[in-house]
Amino acid sequence: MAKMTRIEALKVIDAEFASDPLVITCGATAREFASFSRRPTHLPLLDSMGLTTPVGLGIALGYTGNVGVVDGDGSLLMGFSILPTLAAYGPKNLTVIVLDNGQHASADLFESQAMHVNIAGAAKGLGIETYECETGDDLKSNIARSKNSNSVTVIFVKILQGNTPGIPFFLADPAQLGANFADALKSK
Ligand SMILES: Cc1ncc(C[n+]2csc(CCOP(=O)(O)OP(=O)(O)O)c2C)c(N)n1
Ligand SMILES: [Mg+2]
Repeated sequence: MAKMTRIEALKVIDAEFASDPLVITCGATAREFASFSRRPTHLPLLDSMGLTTPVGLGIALGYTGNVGVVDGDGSLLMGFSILPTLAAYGPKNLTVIVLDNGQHASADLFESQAMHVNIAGAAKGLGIETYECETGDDLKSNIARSKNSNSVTVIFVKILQGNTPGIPFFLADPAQLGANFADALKSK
């Protein structure tokens, strides 16, 4: 079966985390996600490359339900020191999904080091429960496994390169997004 585009993967994630807090990485990922789904439980981190998984970890440590993170390979590599921290804290309610296209698709398609090194292997080497997949069905079943798991999990999804054309800019106020997200969590 074939790899997904980024937006196809995001649609699977949206369905599986429809009522759970979801921290979403910057650039085209946040734009593509907002083009088809906007929920108060979404926290798109506009511009904060490298901080998606760290913010998700903080939220998971202070929240009792499931928490999802949608990160990119380039963003995870930028803040790679989060992996040992994830391994050390390991909140079981946290699922980190890394959409790995081996490039900074949002930034002129520059290749990332994920093209050359095995970042899923690094997560495994740290003892993190790590899944790797490509198809929508496997992503869905890995999310279900992750939600039932007794430790933090990271799901690496190999996706197709590039961005969906014709997606409008997402010009929301980051402070407002943060306030809406905090309100949504308080009322849950
Ligand atoms: C500190 C910082 N450097 C650069 C950028 C510009 N930028 C936004 S998204 C992006 C690429 C992200 O790559 P990846 O996480 O792999 O996501 P992809 O676009 O490939 O889905 C870059 C370089 C930024 N937002 N912040
Ligand atoms: Mg990428």
